[in-house]
Amino acid sequence: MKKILFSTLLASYAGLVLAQGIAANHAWARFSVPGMSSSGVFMDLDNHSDKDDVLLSVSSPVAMSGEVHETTDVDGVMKMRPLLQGLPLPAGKVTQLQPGKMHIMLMGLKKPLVKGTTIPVRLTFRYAKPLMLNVPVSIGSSGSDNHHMHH
Ligand SMILES: [Cu+2]
Repeated sequence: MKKILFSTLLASYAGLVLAQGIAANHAWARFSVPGMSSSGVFMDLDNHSDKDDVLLSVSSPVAMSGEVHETTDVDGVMKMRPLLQGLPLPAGKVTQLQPGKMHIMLMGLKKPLVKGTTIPVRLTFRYAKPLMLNVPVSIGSSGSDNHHMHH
C-alpha cells in the first residue's frame, strides 16, 4: 500500500483531464530499459457520469499495441492477462489502474520509455469521447512490482 501511494505522489502532477464524463487522474508510465518489450501505464479513471462505460482500447505511438490487463495470482505466481471485453468503468466510480492490479500494458515498445519524458496515450471508450493523454514516464515505486509478472 505504501508503495502505491508513493507512485501516486510521483505522478500527481499529471493533473486532470476531462472528456464527457471520464477523467484520467494521476497517470504515469513505468520507464523501460533497452530490451524491454513492454511496460505498464497506470492511472485513476473517474467515471463521474451516470452511465456505465467501458475502456475499449488503448494505443500509443511508442508501442505496437496497447492492452488492458488484469493480474491474477496463479499458484503464487502473478500472471497478467488481457481483458478482452475491455475494462468496465461503473458510473460514479473511480477505477484504479495500479502496479500488480489492473493496468494498461504497452506491448512492442518501439524505443525505451525515458524517465522525465512524456508519452502520448489514447484511450477509447464505448460511450465517452476518446481521451488523449500526455503521460509522464516515471520510475514508479521500487520497481519490484514487475518481478513476478509473466505474460
Ligand atoms: Cu500487463
